[in-house]
Amino acid sequence: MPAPSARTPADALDVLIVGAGFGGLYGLHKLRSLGLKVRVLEAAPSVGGTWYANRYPGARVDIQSLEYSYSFDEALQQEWNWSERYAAQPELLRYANHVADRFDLRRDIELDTRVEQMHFDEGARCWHARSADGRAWSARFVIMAIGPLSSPNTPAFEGLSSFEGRVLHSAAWPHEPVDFAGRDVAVIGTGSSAVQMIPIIAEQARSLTVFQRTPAYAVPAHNGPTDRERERRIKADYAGFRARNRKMRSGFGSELSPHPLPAMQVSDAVRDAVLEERWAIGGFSLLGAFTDLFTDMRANEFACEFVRSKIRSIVQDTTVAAALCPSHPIGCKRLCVDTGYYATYNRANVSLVDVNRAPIERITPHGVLAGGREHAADLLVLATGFDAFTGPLTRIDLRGRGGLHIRDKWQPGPLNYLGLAVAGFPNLFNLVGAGSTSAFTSVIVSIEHHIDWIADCMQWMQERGHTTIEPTEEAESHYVELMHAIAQQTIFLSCNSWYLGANIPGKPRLFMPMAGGFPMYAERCAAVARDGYSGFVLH
Ligand code: N01
Repeated sequence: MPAPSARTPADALDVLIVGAGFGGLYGLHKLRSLGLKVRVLEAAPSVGGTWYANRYPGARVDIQSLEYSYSFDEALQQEWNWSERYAAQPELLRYANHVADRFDLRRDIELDTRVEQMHFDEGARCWHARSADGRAWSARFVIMAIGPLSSPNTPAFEGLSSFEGRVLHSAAWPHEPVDFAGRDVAVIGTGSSAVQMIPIIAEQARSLTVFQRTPAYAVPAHNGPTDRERERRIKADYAGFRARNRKMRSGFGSELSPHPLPAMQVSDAVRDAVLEERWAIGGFSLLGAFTDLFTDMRANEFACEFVRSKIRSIVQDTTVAAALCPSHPIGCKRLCVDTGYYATYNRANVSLVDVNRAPIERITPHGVLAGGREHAADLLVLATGFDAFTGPLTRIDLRGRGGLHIRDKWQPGPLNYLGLAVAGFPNLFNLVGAGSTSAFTSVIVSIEHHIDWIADCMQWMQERGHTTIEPTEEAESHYVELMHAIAQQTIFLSCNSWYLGANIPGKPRLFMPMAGGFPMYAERCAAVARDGYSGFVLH
């Protein structure tokens, strides 16, 4: 462990981790195994992070569970048996709890502890944290493991507080069951959360009105019980399977290869056959069908039109089908993986309001006024997403060198180096945030990568007697320029996505994740380490 400075408080932790989701749990396990004094602070009363907070009906993972799971411990990955191809939220939460128990993590986790303040002390070269209830900690290193999607976005709808029914947000769902029977429900939003909950709510509610601003591309999950033969095959060489996945741009999906030719170079018949095959497989496999879907708008348009034709074949009312057909490039916003989403619009109790034609004017005591018509509701669900990447950090009083607030530092956008560190914020690492490829990978692949990189870095510093590490502003701006140059070669800048901050009024429009693919990103991080942490200043 890096040497403490003479002024570091004697009771300072080696590492303070904020968040006990999948990132915080693995961080604690890994760094504690190196002999470090580590503490995890978690705002919620439970471990599990995203899978504790996002418990709306139908919440489940959109990457197959055999791939959306930890790889760091062979016994863990062998003994855990997922019940379904795509695990639902309760099973994912059980898994997080199992990991916490299996690795004896709870003794170093403080639940119900929301960090409100985190200040860097330049003299002592350590961080001081304070929780909402006034408790304090000091630590030489901090890892922010609070996730890129943990700051719910509640749009400022006029009249929201006058609503006499119940208002729920997809990302802050109550823990007791919500009874939709006999209710008139309004759902605002049609992203992944809405696409998962809408079919289930529709089956129970008296009426369901969906308010759509941008139609979603949704591909069937074809969820079902785990294929035990596939599981046996994977588990026979789980390490090899994980290694092959890490060679994929997305960190998962190595069982399927893209067609050997780009979509632009094959006939219509071949293209349709390949896309049809991927539709039958389900999930993200559609976006891996051809190598040029993310880089060539014309190729992408073939896949868009393929999904639009599916929508038109499923949805009986042609006006509704037309309204559900997206016009932006597929994959530009995160693809939704669904179970019965489009077919839900064939139900007599479901209606769709296109807010581009009928803008939401205000929420009334008894519903939603849009386009001059009041749509009755006694339960209003905001499936309106997150202030992604920056929101989780900027809502904390997080100050680095010279009292610089992260909000001011990131006023032009989330400057960072390798997605892991920020100039002016020494010894602070950010997990799966802006600048990382996490949004395009199975996030656990990114989490394990980041934590292993951070752990190696801390050991390297210890061997050389360094106390602090911080990126230079030059390295940071080169990295951000590289991110933008890569994004410009893709379709990602051509729609309004949370990757761009476009869902939050007033947020700078800037592409925040690294779109270069996981192998390229991991190699870049490895090269920086091999070069003695080039781009960082060490003291
Ligand atoms: O949020 P979203 P989400 N008026 O931002 C609309 C992950 N996730 O919670 O598209 C009207 O995607 C907004 O419209 P627009 C996954 O990475 C994974 O659904 O901005 N509408 C959009 O339709 C996902 O991408 C799973 O024009 C407004 C919706 O609200 C990410 O989390 C499940 C509005 C928000 O969609 C976020 O998903 C769930 C306004 N003022 C989530 N403001 C899995 O499957 C926003 N909207 C694992």
